[in-house]
Amino acid sequence: MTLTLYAHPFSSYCQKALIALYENGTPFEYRILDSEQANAEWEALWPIRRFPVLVDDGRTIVETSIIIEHLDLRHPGPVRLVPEDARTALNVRMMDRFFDNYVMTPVQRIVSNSLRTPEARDPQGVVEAREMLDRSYAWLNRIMDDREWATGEAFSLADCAAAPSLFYADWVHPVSDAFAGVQAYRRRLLARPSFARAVDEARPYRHLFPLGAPDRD
Ligand SMILES: N[C@@H](CCC(=O)N[C@@H](CS)C(=O)NCC(=O)O)C(=O)O
Repeated sequence: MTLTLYAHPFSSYCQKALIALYENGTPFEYRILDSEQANAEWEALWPIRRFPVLVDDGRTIVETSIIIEHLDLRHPGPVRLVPEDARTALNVRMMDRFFDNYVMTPVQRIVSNSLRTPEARDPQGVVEAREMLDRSYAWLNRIMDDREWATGEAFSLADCAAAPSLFYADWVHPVSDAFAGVQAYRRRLLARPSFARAVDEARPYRHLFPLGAPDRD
C-alpha cells in the first residue's frame, strides 16, 4: 500500500479527496483522525494543521485540490478528474477555486463562528459570509442552466469540490427555491455513488455539527 490519507469522514475537504479516491476505486490506507496517535502523525506531517493530508510512498501532499491533481497524475483511473486538454483543465480549476473560495470558505466562517465563545463571535463576518453564499448561489444557478456537472458533461475535480461545499452550504444557509438549478445540481451530486458513500460514512458524526444537522440528506 503506497497511499495513506489522514482525514476525518465528517470533514468537507476530506470528503472532497475521498470522492476522488472512490471515483476510481483507488486503494489507500485511511488514517482517521480520531486518536492521539493518528493526530500526532498528521501534525508531524503538516504542522499547519489542516486536513486531509496524503502520503504517497513517503512523500507528503497537502491541499485537497493538489491531492486530487496528484492522484490524477500518479494514480489515474477510468475517471479523469483533471482533463488532459489544458484549456478544459483551466475551466475545471477555475470552478474548483470557486467552490473552495466562495462556497466552502464562507461556510467554514459561519461554522467556526458558532464554535467561538459569545464574546469572540463575529456577527458582521457571518453577515458577510451569508451575503457571499447568496452571490455564489445566484451565479452558480445561472451557469448550471445547461450543465450536468460543474464544467459540462464530465465529472471532474470541480465536482469533487462542489459536492461537500454545497452539501454543507445548504445546511448553514439553505439554497432557496429561486435557485432550482443549484438545488438540482446538489441532488445530482448526492446521487453520485462516490459522494453518497462519503456522506454515508460521515452519518455517525452528524451530532458533531455545531449548528445542528438537519434531518435530511
Ligand atoms: N485549503 C485546505 C483547507 C483544508 C481545511 O480547512 N480542512 C479543515 C477540515 S474540513 C481543517 O483542517 N480544519 C482544522 C482546523 O480548522 O483547525 C485544503 O484545501 O485542503
